[in-house]
Amino acid sequence: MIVPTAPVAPTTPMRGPLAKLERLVERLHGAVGTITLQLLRERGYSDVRVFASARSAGKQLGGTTVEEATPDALSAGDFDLCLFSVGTSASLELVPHAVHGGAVCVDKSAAYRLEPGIPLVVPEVNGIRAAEHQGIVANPNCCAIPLTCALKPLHDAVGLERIRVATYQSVSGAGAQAMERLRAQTPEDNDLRMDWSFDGVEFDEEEKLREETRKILELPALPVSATCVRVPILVGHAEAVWIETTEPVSAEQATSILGAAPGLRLEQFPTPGGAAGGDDVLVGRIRKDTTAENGLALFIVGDNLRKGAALNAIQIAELLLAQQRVAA
Ligand code: 2RA
Repeated sequence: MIVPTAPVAPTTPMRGPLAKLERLVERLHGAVGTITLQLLRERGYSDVRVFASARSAGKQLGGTTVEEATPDALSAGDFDLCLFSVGTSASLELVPHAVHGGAVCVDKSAAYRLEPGIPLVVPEVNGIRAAEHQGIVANPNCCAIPLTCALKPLHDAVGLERIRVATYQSVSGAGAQAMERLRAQTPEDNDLRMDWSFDGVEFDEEEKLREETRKILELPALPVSATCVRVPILVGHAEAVWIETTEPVSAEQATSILGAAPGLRLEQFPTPGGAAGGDDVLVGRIRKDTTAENGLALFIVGDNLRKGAALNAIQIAELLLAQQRVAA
């Protein structure tokens, strides 16, 4: 339930389902924070306050003066809803202050995603869970979001037995500085990277993809095997997915199921270039995997900064407000 804690008249009229909210706060961090601000503007939210570290405080960002994110500022009770995009350790430090001040926080870091009792939400997949929050709703990993958008309708129709996934993740997933490095390098410098922390067996990105997919789909024992790599592309995460289903499903049936699912758009050959800048998760290359009983293969691509992060978080916020409206 979102209840304005310090009603202030919006400075200019807002439109859309967040119009009742008096305050939004976004603490910026690199590429995702910038996209969040852009999407909020596009969707008509004009009364937005932007917070960052002391280093960035006072700077102008899109006509807004950046404020310093201090515990006092966040806990003062001025905010209905906070969107955090600050990384795990800063989220662990700052989010509780905003919750204490009465805000509902949508957190894009990994800090709370697997915490029992904290909803991990993709609105098209398990939006109903958002209402169970105790002040925090977690936004999933940028590959788990598009993957679960594609898996959920298949699970509902024919059941899931096993998932294998290989990702091709763009450098924007590593932040704005990584994008600058790619822009500055020559094609000869381009290479795959694996720039996540490694435990000797797998990268934490692969663990996140497995565990978050299980939590979102509420299938805690689902076998999920992931291999993640980063490719020299600016925006757009692609995933090759091999699925084993409980019931047999033809490529034509799977295409029809996926084509009717929310948030997905069928494309014969989805690419990061085709997904970048858009809201849909693109799904294509849908075909039988003849190496497995009831095997299905497909290829999905999403804009990791939008649906993979900023857009999903805003959709969660809009869902929270819609749920409040239904209850009112
Ligand atoms: C990545 N999952 O692409 C991250 C985005 N934060 O590495």
